[in-house]
Amino acid sequence: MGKSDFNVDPGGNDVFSLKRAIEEKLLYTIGKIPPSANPHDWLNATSLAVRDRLVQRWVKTTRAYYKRDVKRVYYLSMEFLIGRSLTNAALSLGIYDELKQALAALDVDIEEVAAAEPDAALGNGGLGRLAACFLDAMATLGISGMGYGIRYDYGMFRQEITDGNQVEHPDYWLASGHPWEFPRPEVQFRVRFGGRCERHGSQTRWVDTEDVLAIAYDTIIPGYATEATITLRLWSAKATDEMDLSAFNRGNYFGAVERRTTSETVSRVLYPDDSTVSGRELRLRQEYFFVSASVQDLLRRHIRRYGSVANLHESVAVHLNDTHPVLAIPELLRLLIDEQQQEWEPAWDMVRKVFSYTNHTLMHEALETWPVDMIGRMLPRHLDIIFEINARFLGSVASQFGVDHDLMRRLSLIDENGDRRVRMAYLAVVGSHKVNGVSKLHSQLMTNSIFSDLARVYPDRFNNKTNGISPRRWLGAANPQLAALIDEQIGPQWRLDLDRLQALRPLADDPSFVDACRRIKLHNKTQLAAWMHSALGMEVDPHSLFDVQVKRIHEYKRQLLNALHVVTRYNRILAAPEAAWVPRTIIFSGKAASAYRNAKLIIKLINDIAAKVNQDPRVNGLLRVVFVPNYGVSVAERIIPAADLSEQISLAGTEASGTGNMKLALNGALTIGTLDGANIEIREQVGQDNIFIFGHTAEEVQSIRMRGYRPRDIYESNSELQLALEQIRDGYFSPDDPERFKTIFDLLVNFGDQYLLLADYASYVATQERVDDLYRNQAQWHATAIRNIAGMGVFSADRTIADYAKEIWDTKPLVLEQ
Ligand code: 26Q
Repeated sequence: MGKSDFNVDPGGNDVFSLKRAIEEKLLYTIGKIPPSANPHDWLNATSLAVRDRLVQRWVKTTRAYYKRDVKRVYYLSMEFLIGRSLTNAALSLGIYDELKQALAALDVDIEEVAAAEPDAALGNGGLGRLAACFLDAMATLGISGMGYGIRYDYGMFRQEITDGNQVEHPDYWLASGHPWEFPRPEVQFRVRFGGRCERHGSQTRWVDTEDVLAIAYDTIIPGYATEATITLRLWSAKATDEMDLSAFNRGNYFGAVERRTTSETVSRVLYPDDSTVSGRELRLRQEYFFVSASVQDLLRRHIRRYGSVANLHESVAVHLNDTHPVLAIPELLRLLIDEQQQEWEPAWDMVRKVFSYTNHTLMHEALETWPVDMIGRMLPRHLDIIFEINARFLGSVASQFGVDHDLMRRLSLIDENGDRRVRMAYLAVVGSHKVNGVSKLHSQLMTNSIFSDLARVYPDRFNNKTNGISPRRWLGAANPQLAALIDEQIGPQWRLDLDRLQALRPLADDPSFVDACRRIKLHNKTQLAAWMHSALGMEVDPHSLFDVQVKRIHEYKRQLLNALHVVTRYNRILAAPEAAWVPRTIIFSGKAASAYRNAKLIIKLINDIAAKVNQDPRVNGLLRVVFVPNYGVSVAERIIPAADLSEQISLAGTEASGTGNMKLALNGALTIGTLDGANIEIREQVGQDNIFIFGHTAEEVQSIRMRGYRPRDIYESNSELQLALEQIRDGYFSPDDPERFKTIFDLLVNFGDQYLLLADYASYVATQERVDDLYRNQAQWHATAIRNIAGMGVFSADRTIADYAKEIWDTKPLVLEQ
C-alpha cells in the first residue's frame, strides 16, 4: 500500500516516543499527571498509546481487504475468552522492550501495569478460549475474518473460596473503562422479538414486535509481526426510543424507565454454564440478539458493496461456534426471503453454502434443544421457517431412503418425545455445508453417535479439525524465559511456524540444554510459589513435583479421580513415612457452574482434603494440596509455565478435545492422561514413551457399559480404594460435618459411577508411581519434557485455522505489502 493512501502517524516506536505518548495520554485523555496517577491510570494511558499504533495497521488492513475483494469469514460465537490485551498487543507490535523502558523512565514497572488489567472473561472455558486463539491466528495469517459476539456487562463470575466453598462474585469488568474498544454508536440494528406473522399472498410480514437495538463495539485483534489485524465486533443492547412512548407507558415515567432497563438486560450477563444447558428464555434471547445483529450487519456490508445478495456465498463464509448461534440460519433465510424477495430454493441453497458448524460436545446434557412453544412465542417467523426446513429435509430423506417412519422420527429437527423441542444441532447440520469435530476421536465418535443418521444422509459433510492454541500467548508471552531459550537455539520464527519446534527434539540428548530447561522450569515454579505465598498465604516447595489439573470442574473431567489419588498417596505416606517419596504439590484450579451441586461439592472436598493434608506434620513436606481460586486466562498464564505434570484424565470418549492439554505440553509439562480427545494426537506427536497413558479406551468403556458396570465390585476388591472412599464417606476429611461427602461415596459406589472412576483407579495410581520414578531422574524427566515441547507444532491454532480456511471456508490468506 502506498504511503499516500493514508497518513495515520501515531508517533514512533522508540523509547522516547513511547514515553511521550504515554505522558500525553495520561495528561490529555485521563486528565492526570504522573505523581497522582494510580496503576489503572497508567494502564489506561499505556494501553491507549499502544492502541494508537494498532489503529494504523487496522485502517490499513481493512482497506486492503476491501480493495482486494477477498472472501470474508465471520466467526459467530457466544463466547470470546480474551484475557488481558496489553502485553499481547505490545508483543504483536514488536515494541515490548521499548515500552518497558519507556515506562521504566517514568518510574513505572511494566509488569505491574500489565497486571492491573482485568481479564476480558466473556467466556466459560475451552470453547470461548478457542474462539480467542482463532481470532489471533486469523489476524496473524492474514485471513479476512471478523468475530461477532456479545458485549456482556458482566463476564465469567469471579470465584472466591470461603471455608473451602466456591462463592461467586459478579465480574463487572468494565468498571475502570475498557481502552481497547471503539464504541460505534452509528452502527446499530433493530432486533425484533415476539409479535405475529401476517400473510399477504406469498409474502409474510412479521408485525407487532418488541424491539431492542444492538449497538456495535469494535476491538482490534492484532496479528503477530504483521501489519494485518482483524476486528472483534461485540453487540450491546440498548432500548429503542418507542419503548418510552408506547401507550402502555404514557403517564408512567418510572414504568417507562423500568421497561427500558428490562429490554437492555439481554446483553447483561454471560451464562456461567459449561457443558450443561440452562433452558432459560433469556439465554435464547441472547442467542437471537447477537445473531440477528451480526447477520444484518454482514448482509448490509455485502449489499453495500455488490448491490445485491446474488453472490453472497462467494464472498461470505459464516462459521457457527457450536449451536449457540444457529438461529443465524433461519435469520439469514428470513432476510433473503422476506426482505430481499428471494425464492425459497435459491435462498436455501445459498444459506447452506455460507454456513459451517463446529460441534464441541457429545454429552447429552450439553446439547441444545429449545421448546417449540418458546421459540414460537419469541420468534414466530423463525419457527415457521424451521418447520419449512424440516418438512423439505424430511421430504428429501424420504425420496433418498423411502418412507421409513422410525428414521424420519429420529432425523426430524423436532424432537416429538415429551414436550416438542427443536434440536439445534440438527438444524446446524442440515443448514451447513460442513460440520466438524475438534479432535480425531471426537469427530469419529460424532458421526457414530449423535449424528449417525445424519452422517448417512450427508456423508461428505462431516470432517475433523483438531483444535489448536496460540503459540504467541501460551509460550511467547506466558513463558518468556523458555521462549528466549528456544530463540537462542532455533531463532524466533517458531512463533509463526510452530513446526520448527521439531528442531529441539535432538537437544533432548544435550545435557546443557536439558539443564537450561530444568533451570527455567524451576524459576517458573519459584515465581508461582512466591505468588501463592503472597496471594494465598500458602507455602509450597518449588523443588517438589508440580502436579496440575486446571480446567472447569465437571464430573466427566474426573477431578475426583485425582482427589482419590491424593488420598491414597496420603495414606501411603502415613504408612511409610521414611520411604523415598517424591515430594509433590498437587494444584487444582477451576470454576463450577453456579447451579452444579456435585461440582461444588467436589471443590469443597478438595479443599477439605487440602486442609487435612497440609496441616499434618507427619506428611513432612512430602505432599501439599492447593486449590487456586478464580481460574481464568491470567491465572492459567501463571500456573501453566510452572507445571511439571499435566492431568488430562477425563473418561475416554467424553472430552471433545481439550486445549489446556496442549498449553501444558507446550510449556514442558508431561501428560498423565487417558486416550481421550486430543490426548491421543498428543501421544502420536510426542511418542508413546514420552507420555503417561492409563485407563480404559473409549471402545472398552462402551463394552464395560454393555456388559453391565458394577463399581461396587471394584470397591470391595481393592482395599486402598476402599479405605479412601470410606474416609471420604465417614467424615475423615470433614469431622465438622461427617455426612458432608456421603453423596460422593454414593455417586461412585451405589449410583453407578457414571464416569467409571473406579474402573480406572488402579491403573491411574500405578501410572502415578511411574511418574515418580521418572521424576527421580531429573535429566531424563527434562529430556522427556523437551520431546513434548518439540512435538507441539501441529497444535498451533495457525495450523487449525489454515485447515479451516482451505477445507471449510474456501478462502486464502492475504499477504499484505509491508
Ligand atoms: C448452552 C446453552 C445454554 C447455556 C450454556 C450453554 C453452553 C455454554 C458453553 C454449553 C457449552 C459450553 C461450552 C463448551 C465447551 O467449552 N466445550 C469445550 O470446547 C473445547 C474447544 O473445542 C474443547 O477443547 C473441550 O473438550 C470442550 O469441552
